[in-house]
Amino acid sequence: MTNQKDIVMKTLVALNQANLHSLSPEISIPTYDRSKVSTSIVHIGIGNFHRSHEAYYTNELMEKTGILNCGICGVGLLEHDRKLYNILKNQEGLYTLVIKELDGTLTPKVIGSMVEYFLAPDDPHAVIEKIAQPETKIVSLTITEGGYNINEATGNFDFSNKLIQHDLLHPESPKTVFGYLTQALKLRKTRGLKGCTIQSCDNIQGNGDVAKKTLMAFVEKAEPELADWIDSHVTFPNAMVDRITPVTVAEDINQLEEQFDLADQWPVVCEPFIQWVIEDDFATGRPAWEQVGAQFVKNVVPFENMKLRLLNAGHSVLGMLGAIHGYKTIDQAARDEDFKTFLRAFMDEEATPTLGHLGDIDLNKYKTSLIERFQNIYIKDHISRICLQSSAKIPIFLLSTVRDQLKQQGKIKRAAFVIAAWCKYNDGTDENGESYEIVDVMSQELTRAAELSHQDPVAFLRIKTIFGELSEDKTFVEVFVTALKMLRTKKIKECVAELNIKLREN
Ligand code: CS2
Repeated sequence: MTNQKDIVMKTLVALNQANLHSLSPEISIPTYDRSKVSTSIVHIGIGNFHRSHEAYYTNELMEKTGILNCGICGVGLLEHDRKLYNILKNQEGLYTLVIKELDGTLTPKVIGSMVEYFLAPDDPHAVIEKIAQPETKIVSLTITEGGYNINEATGNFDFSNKLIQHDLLHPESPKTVFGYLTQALKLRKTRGLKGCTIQSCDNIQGNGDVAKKTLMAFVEKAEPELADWIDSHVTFPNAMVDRITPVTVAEDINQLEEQFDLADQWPVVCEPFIQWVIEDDFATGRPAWEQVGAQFVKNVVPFENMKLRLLNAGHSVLGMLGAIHGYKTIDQAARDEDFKTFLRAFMDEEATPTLGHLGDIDLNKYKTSLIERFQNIYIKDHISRICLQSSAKIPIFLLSTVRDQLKQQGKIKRAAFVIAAWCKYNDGTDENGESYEIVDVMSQELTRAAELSHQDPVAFLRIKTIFGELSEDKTFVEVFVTALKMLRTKKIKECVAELNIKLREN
């Protein structure tokens, strides 16, 4: 029981600039003078991942070099970002990154690299102006896989999206990243300014290329005369980004209060592992992130493939199987022997053959370390986070592997089983009868297709915007249908255990 005396004696320190030196000495604080930081990066999408990754690297860099011209201006694009925006404003851009070591030790570090913040819906013009400032050299993005607005069936930009239509009609008050970038780049051009770099930090194959392709599609419609200028003044480097960063829960806030007497309204927790591999293609210079561990390479494709098809796909495997079984976190699913065996075999036999030449990367070591990372019991990465917006993730993480394996007549049974599990997942209830919410822009279509698939198993694959031509691939359809039938008649653990034996034999 909590002692009344303890409650009275505990004084929490609120996180803000003035209090930095009153924090417990176990918490590291920025060693540079934040009042001297100037911004050259505008980041759109200020969620947890940006705060555990790019903002962290940038904080490390400023601490190491004392060069302070690479501060970040964070932009919340959506009304949904208001809560975080208000908290950041209150805390003067400061937040605690709590690195959870593999043995459970917490390493809290206050990050100071974000020194300005905007909530776009409050003042769209201010955001456009900020991006158009001569000092802004990089606009980085974490807008999620779905944020690039691609129709998977056609591979093209989706102009039917209502927000895109709004941005075409009301260029001065955009709602999407495409509208903002177009207006800001137009101002840069009109003012005779230099270009800038648009740097995607999302989990998408060729994320820079995709950012360029989608922005150009929008520009061609909205401001066709701007296209050539962008082509010659703006670069879009591809990058692989990595750090498992779960959703912040009340317990994380409480833990900081209890263990460190720190009141932070929205800390970020993450694993110790971090990686950023970037193509060195920056229009007007960049921070020397290599000084703090980022890798600059000519060709990032092998790194992206490896990460998306092993880590992210691995998450989807554990997420879908785990959700159906009733597990709540990834570590629970990753510690389940049946699921673990299944995952490793999926990685070795289905994903690895599609990865091509990976230079001197030790793939075995990478896969083993992934499984260890997934098993980190302190991270508590919720399966609900992994499964949300699967309609945008599965095509990138899993269907790409299926397509490549089909081309080379490789194995696809485990991937197809996970896709069938995704169909079952959309029933909305786990095997214990507990229901969960399907958080997905396509939730209605997914739920409906899952319902129909009880009578007609192929119904799920007919969602063209997800499966495209795969719904007509005989081999894939057959394997999927067999898997779905199995899933509808047996418990998931039974199916997985059976497949682990059956598939090992051939
Ligand atoms: C996850 C990623 O969203 C997902 O499904 O796989 O967020 C993953 O945790 C990160 O890419 C890790 O770098």
